[in-house]
Amino acid sequence: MQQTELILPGIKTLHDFKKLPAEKLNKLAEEIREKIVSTVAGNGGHLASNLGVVELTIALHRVFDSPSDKIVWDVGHQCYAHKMLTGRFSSFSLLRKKGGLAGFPKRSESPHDAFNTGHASTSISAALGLLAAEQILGGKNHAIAIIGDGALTGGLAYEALSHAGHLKLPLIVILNDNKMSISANVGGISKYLSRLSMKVNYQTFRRHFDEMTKKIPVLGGFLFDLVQRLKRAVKAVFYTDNFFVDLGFEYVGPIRGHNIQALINVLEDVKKLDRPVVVHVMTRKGKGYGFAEDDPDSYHGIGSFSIDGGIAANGKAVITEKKISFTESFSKALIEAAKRDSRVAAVTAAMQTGTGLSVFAETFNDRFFDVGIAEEHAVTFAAGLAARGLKPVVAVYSTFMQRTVDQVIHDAALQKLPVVFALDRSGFVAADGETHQGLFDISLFRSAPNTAILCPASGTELQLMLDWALQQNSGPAIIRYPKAYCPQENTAFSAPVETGRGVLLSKSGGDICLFFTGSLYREVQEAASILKEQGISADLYNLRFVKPIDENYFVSLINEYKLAVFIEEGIKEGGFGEYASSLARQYNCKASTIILCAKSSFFENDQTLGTREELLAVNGLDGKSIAEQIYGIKY
Ligand SMILES: Cc1ncc(C[n+]2csc(CCOP(=O)(O)OP(=O)(O)O)c2C)c(N)n1
Repeated sequence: MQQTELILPGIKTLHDFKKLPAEKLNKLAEEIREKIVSTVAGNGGHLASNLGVVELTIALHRVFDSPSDKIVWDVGHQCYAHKMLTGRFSSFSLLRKKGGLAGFPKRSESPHDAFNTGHASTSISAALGLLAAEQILGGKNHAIAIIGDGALTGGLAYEALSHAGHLKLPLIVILNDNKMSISANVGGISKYLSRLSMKVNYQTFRRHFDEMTKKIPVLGGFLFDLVQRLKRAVKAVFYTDNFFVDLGFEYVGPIRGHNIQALINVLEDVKKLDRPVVVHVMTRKGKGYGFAEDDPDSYHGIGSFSIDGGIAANGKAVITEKKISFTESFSKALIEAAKRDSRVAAVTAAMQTGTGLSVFAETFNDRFFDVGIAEEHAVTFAAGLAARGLKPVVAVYSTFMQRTVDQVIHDAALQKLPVVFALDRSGFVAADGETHQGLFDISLFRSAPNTAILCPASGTELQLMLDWALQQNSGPAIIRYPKAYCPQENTAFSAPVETGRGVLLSKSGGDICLFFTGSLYREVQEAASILKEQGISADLYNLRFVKPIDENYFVSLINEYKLAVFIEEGIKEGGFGEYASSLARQYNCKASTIILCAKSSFFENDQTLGTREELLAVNGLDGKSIAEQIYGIKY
């Protein structure tokens, strides 16, 4: 049998797609799905969310004219079909690879990516800004925000909805409702959307009814007008509880999200509106790939997997190697702490699985809180728990913690409330690109008074630090660790935690000491052995604390060396190295100092993709680069 020709490789530009006959669109959707599955199976990436919006993406690009019309994808983890249709199919195989395509929209990658995204709940604000500018500049182009029901749990989305209702500009907000955040969506808004989606047949009925009444001879026009008037009255009944209408939006939906023609019809209609509108679209996360449909949580963001066997086929390798990640170490340590002390509670902002809280949630359900994608709320809520005597632990990725600076300072630190922050994915984050790097937390939070920052080098050390943090009563404590496997234990990691002090791992009598943040233990170890081969002995000092620092102790330690190298997995500005160098100057230490750290600027496109090892190397923080940088120094 002759194989039918593939459509997707022929789409070199958006124009090629626009010319495609309508009857080919369903086949195109199938091909896009296959390409998404095969690429993510090889490269890792966001699977379930992308599979859910294939038809919606096709409909959007049929109706609107990107890049003149601005399409803004919230979070941006569902932009794969969009990338393929806008001229990036041929480079799609390099998705998330060094030198390849980003997994999120990037303005520098294509004019069709109207706004960079990666963190949730920003799309409505950004699209509204784009539209307001368009109006001021006298243009007539559209702006469309596509936001998931999960991202709609974030407060920024409501600030934007409120403002859009006030401005009355014809902003189009597509609510992509699949009832899932990464895990099942939570909260009152989620329940509210479920109630709205019960009315899934109502819109279809309305459309048919309008058309039928118009067709009735003689009476039709009169009847249609009457019905329109009635409908306005009826609408009040149907929509009194519609939050979006009350805010000043038209509301269309809920619409089934996998019927391309139906989506096109609705989008053509809303395109003509002169006021803001919410189009509520129901989609299925993971659509078209059985494993992902059945378990969208596990197939949200994943590493490589077998197309036929799914992720289960990969899991075994990890178990036989007996590696344990920092996330798993945290998970175990927290459960032990919660067993000992009934005041220990855990808080997550929609990242239960990623931050390792699933077992905690099952075991201590009454002390577990998933607040939705609402990091600011998570912090202040936890501060409330602490103010009443509980011991809350907020587990959050470093990059998403960036939005909580004020809550940490104003609600936790200022009141000396003992909230513990378990900052996962601190430092370099593989493959997700520049929006997901955890390189700012030291700088952002070092300036907050009463706040401790600790960096474990191993699983044991993480557990000791968590126990230490839970005993504190004078302010927040941040424990930051990378997305990586823990190194082999070293007896020094089990030394009791002494506030403000680290641990010397080796004492050679040499002139150099490498003072490092825990996550770089492997790298400094390798650097030390390379230097040793060249006849240079360097001691290793595991800082443990970035803050507070026992300054007298630290200065006396620096004074034992001729060269102090401060090595941290974070940026220079406001970082530990800057502080330690100025301390050394202040105390007239004889030792020369240098700082090795992440490049301060957002690094170039292709340099944020790739593995953790590649990112370390690009930033001069792999063992070999560290040794090379020290080798040439005169002190
Ligand atoms: C501020 C922030 N917190 C957490 C995340 C991690 N995250 C990525 S996608 C996602 C769920 C988004 O759910 P939804 O908006 O419904 O989109 P879906 O994946 O269901 O398509 C979360 C929590 C993020 N990107 N940004």
